[in-house]
Amino acid sequence: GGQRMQWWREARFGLFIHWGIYAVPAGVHNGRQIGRGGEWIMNRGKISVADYQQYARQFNPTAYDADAWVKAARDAGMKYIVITAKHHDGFALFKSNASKWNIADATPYGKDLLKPLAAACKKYGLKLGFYYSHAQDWNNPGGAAARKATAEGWPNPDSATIDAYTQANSGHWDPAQTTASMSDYIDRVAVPQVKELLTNYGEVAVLWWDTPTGMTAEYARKLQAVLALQPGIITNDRLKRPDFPGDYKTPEQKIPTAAELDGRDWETCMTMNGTWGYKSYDNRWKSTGTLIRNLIDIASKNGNYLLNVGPDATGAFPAASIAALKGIGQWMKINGEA
Ligand code: JFZ
Repeated sequence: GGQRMQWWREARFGLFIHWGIYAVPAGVHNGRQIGRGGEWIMNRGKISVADYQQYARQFNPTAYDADAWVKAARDAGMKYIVITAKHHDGFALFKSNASKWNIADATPYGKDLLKPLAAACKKYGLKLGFYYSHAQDWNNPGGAAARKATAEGWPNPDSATIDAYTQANSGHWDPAQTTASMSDYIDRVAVPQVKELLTNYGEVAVLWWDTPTGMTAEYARKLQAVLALQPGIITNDRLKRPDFPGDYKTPEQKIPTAAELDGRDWETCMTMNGTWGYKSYDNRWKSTGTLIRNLIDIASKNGNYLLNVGPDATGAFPAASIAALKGIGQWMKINGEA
């Protein structure tokens, strides 16, 4: 689809947003800092389903201003947004009839977060895409859990026991995760939720699959079939490798060298600091100069740059991210690109 890919090939620059319940603990559970990405805290901290769901009671992002988010992206020269409609913790940022583990039913905020974003994207002329963790889901029973997960580096006195359990149970750490089969999860949660996402928000430009743990060709075919609801939709290569290549490759956190390119479309996703989901104590911010140089490098090789912001639990972008977007926007203006 040359026509279908045209806007994407010209876009060059997009905003990735990792937002969810993990913004509440913000990298700290029971007073301990948990390693790696903030969005993996439930897994890395081996937090039980019941304990993790308690965090939803504190997720009340009253400062969320979708209009301001999209305007900040537009002013930075970005042409599209991809937001975590559901990450591996299974929490839906949208009202869902397929699972109560969603923003409308499980939080005091009580209403859909994606509708205002869709409206703002329409207003400012940005394309909207959804990241959807189709395979891994640590809260909806039957969802997969990546086996690499261990409680290492987390000085929980129970970590050895939990790790043994995890090893014996395909990466899961709580029996509540395995009360359904993955096949049931695909039919009752993943497929219906992707249908909801592709029906209730107007034009959806991108479906960004992630981590195909446990995927079979049958599950992939079922999910792929739902895409017919949005004839113009573009997808990445993470539905199931290698037989579902999607429309573009997704090198992560790195920019390919010219020699590594093979003619396929590609998009590098990258965080501004060291985490995708918000962590209160991650200060490893890349300089605005580095972000601009990355964008130039990527654009010069015909790729797209999907740059991530991890909003906090109130709905605010970190101040450093706002400053970086402003700085990039200034450069864009001077160079006639925005
Ligand atoms: C995945 C997620 O696990 C992570 O939380 C984040 O959402 C990121 C954008 O995607 O992490 C990955 C996925 C793929 C690779 C590495 C990390 N990969 O292909 O090397």
